Order: sequence, then C-alpha cells, then structure tokens
Amino acid sequence: MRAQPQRSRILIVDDAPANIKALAGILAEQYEILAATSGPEALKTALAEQVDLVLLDVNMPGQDGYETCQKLKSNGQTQRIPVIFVTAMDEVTHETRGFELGAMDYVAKPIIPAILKARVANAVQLKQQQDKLELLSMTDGLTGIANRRRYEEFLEQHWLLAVRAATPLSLALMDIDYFKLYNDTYGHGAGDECLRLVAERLDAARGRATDLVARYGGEEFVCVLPNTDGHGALLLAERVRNEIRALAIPHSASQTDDCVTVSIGVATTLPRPGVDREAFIKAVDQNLYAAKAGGRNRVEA
Ligand code: GH3
Ligand code: MG
Ligand code: MG
Ligand code: MG
Repeated sequence: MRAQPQRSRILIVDDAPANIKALAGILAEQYEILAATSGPEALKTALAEQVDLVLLDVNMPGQDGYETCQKLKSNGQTQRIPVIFVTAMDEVTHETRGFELGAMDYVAKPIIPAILKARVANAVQLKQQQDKLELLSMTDGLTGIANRRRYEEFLEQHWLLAVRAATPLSLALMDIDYFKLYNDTYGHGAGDECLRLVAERLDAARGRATDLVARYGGEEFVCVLPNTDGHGALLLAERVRNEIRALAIPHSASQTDDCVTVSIGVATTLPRPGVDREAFIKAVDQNLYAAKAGGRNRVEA
C-alpha cells in the first residue's frame, strides 16, 4: 500500500508542450503536475509514479489518446486511475468511444478554466474516496496492519512474479503461544492490546520493504517473503521470535515462559507451473504445528 502524497498528482498528456503548459497553468496551484508528450511516455510515468488523474489529449501522433486510455485501463497497476479526455470541439462525436474505453469525463477545447477545475476536482475526490475504501478493505481493523484479503492478493501476485523471475518465495506463519490463557488471565481488552503490540513489532521487524506482514486470523500472523530462500526466511523468523519475546509482555499463565512468545512455521518454495500452492501453504501450517508440538517459542522449517 503506497502512502498518499500530500497533494493529488495529475498527469497531463499532450503532444503539444504549449497545451501542457496551458493546462498546468490552470491546475498547478492546487495539484502536483506531471507531464508526458506521448502515449508510451504516459504509460511509463503512470507505472512508475503515483498518479491520481490523467488528462489525456485525443489527437497525438503514433499512439493516440484512445489507444493510450485502453492500455491504461487494461493494466492492473494503472486501471483505477481516472482518465479525462481533453478534446477539440470537432471531436465531440467521438466522445462515446472514450467512455466505452473507460474514460471518466471529457473537457472540450478551448479550455474554460473554471470548468476544467470543477471536473478535475470531481474526479480527484472520487479517486481519493476509492483509495480510502481500498485501503480500508485491505487493513485489519484491530491492528492496522494488512488483513487476510491483502495477504491472499499479495501472495497471488508474488507467486506469479516468482514463477516469471524463477526466484524463491518463503512464508512464515506465526501463532501466539497460550493466547487463550492470556485472555483468561488478563481479559479480552488486554488480549486485544497484546495483539496490537505484536503486530506493530512484526511490521517493524520486516526484513525488506517488499515483505508483507498480515494478520492471518485471530492470534495468527503471516509474513510473505518474496525472493527469499530458506536460509533467509529462517533468519528472519528467528529474529521475529526473539523480538516478540523481547517485548517482555507478561504472561504468567504461559507454560513455556513468563512472557508472550510465538511459535513460527517456515516454508520455502521455487514457484513454477505445476508447483501446488496449496501444498506449500499446508507445509507452512504443518511446520507451525511442529513448532507447537516441539515445545512452543520456537521456529520450525
Ligand atoms: P497455542 O499455544 O496452542 O496456540 O494455544 P492458544 O491458546 O494460543 O490457541 P487457541 O487456538 O486455543 O486459542 C486462540 C485464542 O485467541 C482464543 C481466542 O479467544 C483468542 N483470540 C482470537 N482472536 C482474538 C482477538 O481478536 N482478540 C483477543 N483478545 N483474543 C483473540
Ligand atoms: Mg494533440
Ligand atoms: Mg491459533
Ligand atoms: Mg495460539
């Protein structure tokens, strides 16, 4: 999940730099402006940068605005960015084509600044609401870290990436030891607070920015480690286990220690066509079970 920059960012796409300048002049006070003078350049920018709205010229040599819109809308990474076409009056008959391609709106040349600002403000506001909802739908309400849905989506994405790049993928599944007894001893509210503290520490303990930590279920958390081999995953899991113990959250009823501890199952695979993802997940689960059976507060790989 990317952090929202302060101001919304608008990508202006037009083959004529004078047009870009004119539009930017109207919008630069309120928005951060990015510019591209061709369709391919626009796609590159939309993939590389956080873009909240695209203002797209229709008539451009080579790849025109329609084709560019189609490409933006068919790429999972850019398809949710709203597109507003900027067209000369004599192109009005083509408006429906733009809508069919997923454009959100049109503004007609010659540009009337107040109209442009109003349409842009509408589109940007809608995009902000959508972003907020999307973030909410991927976030665990209690701990604020990624939720199970985000984990599923992330694993799917990174499984496919790993197949393409022929890189290993590791999973660490962790479960708080004797957590039912923790609730029984300190109360459910304290249990919730404990989950928050553990989640916060897990998220901070991530080895790389590309790792994902999510709440898997009740008192279970999962760490997805792209491009990480078994050795790396084991190192991370041991570090996480130590860091949770180092939080020193008192747990007088625990039968392994006097503080909150976690058991962790780790597994690594080289995703390829024909490798069963469910079997991989089952292996992690079995290793977690082995860590529990082996005495808890331990890592099993
Ligand atoms: P083990 O060491 O075998 O993992 O024992 P355990 O007690 O942790 O395992 P068990 O699965 O029996 O109990 C999990 C407990 O986690 C039971 C449930 O009340 C608690 N739990 C699950 N979700 C939440 C939550 O959101 N808040 C709180 N406070 N407790 C939760
Ligand atoms: Mg043009
Ligand atoms: Mg459990
Ligand atoms: Mg447990």
